[in-house]
Amino acid sequence: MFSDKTDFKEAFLKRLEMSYGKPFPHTTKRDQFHTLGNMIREYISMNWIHTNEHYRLQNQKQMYYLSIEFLLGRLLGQNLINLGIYEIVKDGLQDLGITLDDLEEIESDAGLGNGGLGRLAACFLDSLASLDLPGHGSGIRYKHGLFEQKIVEGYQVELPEQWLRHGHVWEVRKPDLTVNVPFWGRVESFVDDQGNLRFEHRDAEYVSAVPYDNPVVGYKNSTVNTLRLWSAEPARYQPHKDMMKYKRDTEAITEFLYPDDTHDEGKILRLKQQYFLVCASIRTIVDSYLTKNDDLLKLPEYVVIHINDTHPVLAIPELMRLLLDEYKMNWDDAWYIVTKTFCYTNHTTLSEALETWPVRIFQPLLPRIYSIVNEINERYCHQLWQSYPNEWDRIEKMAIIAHGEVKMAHLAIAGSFSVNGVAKIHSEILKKREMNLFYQFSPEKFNSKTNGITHRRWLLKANPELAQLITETIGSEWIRSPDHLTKLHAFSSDSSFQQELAKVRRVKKEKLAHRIYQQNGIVVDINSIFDVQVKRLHAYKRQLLNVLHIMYLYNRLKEDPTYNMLPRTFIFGAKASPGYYYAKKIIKLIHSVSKKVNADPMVKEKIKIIFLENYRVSVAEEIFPAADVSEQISTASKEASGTGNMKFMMNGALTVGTLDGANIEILERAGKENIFIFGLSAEEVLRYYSQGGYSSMEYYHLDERIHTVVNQLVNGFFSEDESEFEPIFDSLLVENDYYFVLRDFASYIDIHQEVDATFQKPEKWWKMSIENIANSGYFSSDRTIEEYSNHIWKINQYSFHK
Ligand code: 26Q
Repeated sequence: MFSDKTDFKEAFLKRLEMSYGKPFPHTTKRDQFHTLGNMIREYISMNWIHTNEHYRLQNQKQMYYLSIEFLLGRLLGQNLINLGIYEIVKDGLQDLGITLDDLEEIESDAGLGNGGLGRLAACFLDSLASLDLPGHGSGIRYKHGLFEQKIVEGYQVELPEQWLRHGHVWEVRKPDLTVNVPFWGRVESFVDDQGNLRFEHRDAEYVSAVPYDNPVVGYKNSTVNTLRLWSAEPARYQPHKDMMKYKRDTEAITEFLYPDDTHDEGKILRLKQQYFLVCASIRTIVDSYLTKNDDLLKLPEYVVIHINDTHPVLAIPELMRLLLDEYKMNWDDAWYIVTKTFCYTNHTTLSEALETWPVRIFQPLLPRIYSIVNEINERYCHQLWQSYPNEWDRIEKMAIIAHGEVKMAHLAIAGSFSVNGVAKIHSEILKKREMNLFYQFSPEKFNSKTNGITHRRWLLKANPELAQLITETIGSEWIRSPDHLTKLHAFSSDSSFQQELAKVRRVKKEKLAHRIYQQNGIVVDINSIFDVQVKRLHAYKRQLLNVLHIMYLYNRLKEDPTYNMLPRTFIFGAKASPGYYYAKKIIKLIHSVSKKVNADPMVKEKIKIIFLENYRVSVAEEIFPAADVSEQISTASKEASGTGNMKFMMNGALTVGTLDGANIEILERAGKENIFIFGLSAEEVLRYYSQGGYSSMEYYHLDERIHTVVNQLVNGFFSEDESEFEPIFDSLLVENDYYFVLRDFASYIDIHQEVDATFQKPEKWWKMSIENIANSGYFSSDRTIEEYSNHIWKINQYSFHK
């Protein structure tokens, strides 16, 4: 479309002026961003058509990744890099006096997710396309992504996020492919001509699902896959006694992304969202298959559907419904197809986060789906009975419907041929504990796939300075094969490489410091240790442990102003689910402590505490490259994997972490001398849970340091209102500290002293940092996706169309 800078400039200028009907000097940055975005989308379209044509003609097996979250962030920069035209565009714009960075800033983050699970889906799409694999996403086009966070007097306030306000340049609306999704109504049975019992869903209220296709551009390989996002609209011929209400209820389905977890509102709407997504997805997947094939029994040879956590699990009964009711198949054939088509990933062991739906909500909303789930349950329990006669207790625990609840994880396991955890320890915990009965019954389904992150966004794009240094040192193969990063081992003690790395870090710290100054009005010391914890706010992630440690350091400095510690800047970024009261208290605590500490002239050379408002993907891209220390301090056994830990590692930050999730594999890869491990092991934690023996009160009484900081939560030291942090105090002492914050406190202080001592020896520090980068290639999502493709999906790369 344009082969060089001159071509590009000419095309861009012409298009800009024609689109906005004004001369170039009068156009705004937004005009320029939209013009560029539209040009690039069209540029992408040629390969998009090509890729789709290829998939159609080759009739190649396709993978569909169903997910309630896709946390994409911004796309302009990444698309330009993957297309291989970043430099042309950057230089061309520069000639016109436009800075590409400024245009990138105009783009809103597509924040269609809460955290790790949604970002993982986005990283997977990037790897699939970059590896030439036929894998696509299917999700929801929420009008408002995860809320925008404002901090007002230390409290989190949520505003509706508005990513679509100026339109989304990358998407293509496809109204011709609308699918109608039925809700409510009733099920009627009848006997057909052949004497078979059949079912029909009558009096349903239909909602239209309209697809918006988004291109997913592979890295310099001309592959463009598709992320299809569905939006709810009133159906065209749907009669209704109250049209206004019908319209409102319909549009509400894709209005908001509901924040994570047990502490939330909007449960019923969420079930609507889930069925809406899977009904639309399954319909198009099957239709697309039938344009190329006629035998549905062969579907599993050509299609594999991945269920990202339990949220899209209704895809299993939905495919059954289609096969039984619309294609008139018998149950056994339909079940054969289904159980060879679906695979499922679990992302949590927190039992309170395992999804269940009350039958009283489920059945009226989705009557036909409910009757199918019921039948699946009966047959499954019957099968269990064959294997475990008279073991009522076991069968009750494994049932899909029990005690008036539908258990989504059980349905997922029963209907899938593969069940995986997201890190080694997590998969082991699933097999040994949470899903042990299912593992005993069908061990062949269980496997482990350690998460990964796309190094193209989290290193190449987020940290071009480091990427360039690496390329100058070991060549550029690492971009295609991140394993090549191991070549950096040879340079871990090389002083000139160490110094160059230190320079890069400095540049990134300066940039972050600049943002901090703009946003928080606080000047931070570039020479201080940037100690960072950015992730969803959750009790198990223990932001509290971090804060209590800062309080301890503050007390220590107040007692002894000569206390020898290196200056530190503690940086937090976190959103709390709006209904999660306790998490919000922690945010307030961070602010109360920072207010006091940052204002105290006695410690101002030593400690600064920064809370970065509205943490999201684009902010994350600035944070990871600027971090010296990565806080991965969850209660062991609770963090399924973590992926932020990998982003820090790849950028050379050193991990302070528990032996939890993927930290364990980071330790294995980086070597135990290159990571700071502290705290209880998962086994110890689980033993305490099962056998008791922990008393937080003892630690409170026996350790003066703990005593002081815990008292400071309620004695007005950090807050005028003494009751403000009572819930935190109570969680620690009255509720016996479920997450072992006080138990791990001493060990956490010690490890941070080691961090301090190590930072005082730059040669050692930078060597450790380089060893981390050198070993981070394993955590590229390319490796993860290769494992999924080879062992679960059985999909193949293609190279035909290039
Ligand atoms: C709960 C109930 C009903 C509906 C939805 C939910 C819900 C929604 C989102 C529950 C959990 C989530 C998000 C979970 C998540 O982000 N998990 C993280 O997944 C990462 C990728 O595998 C892991 O690295 C993290 O360890 C895990 O916490």
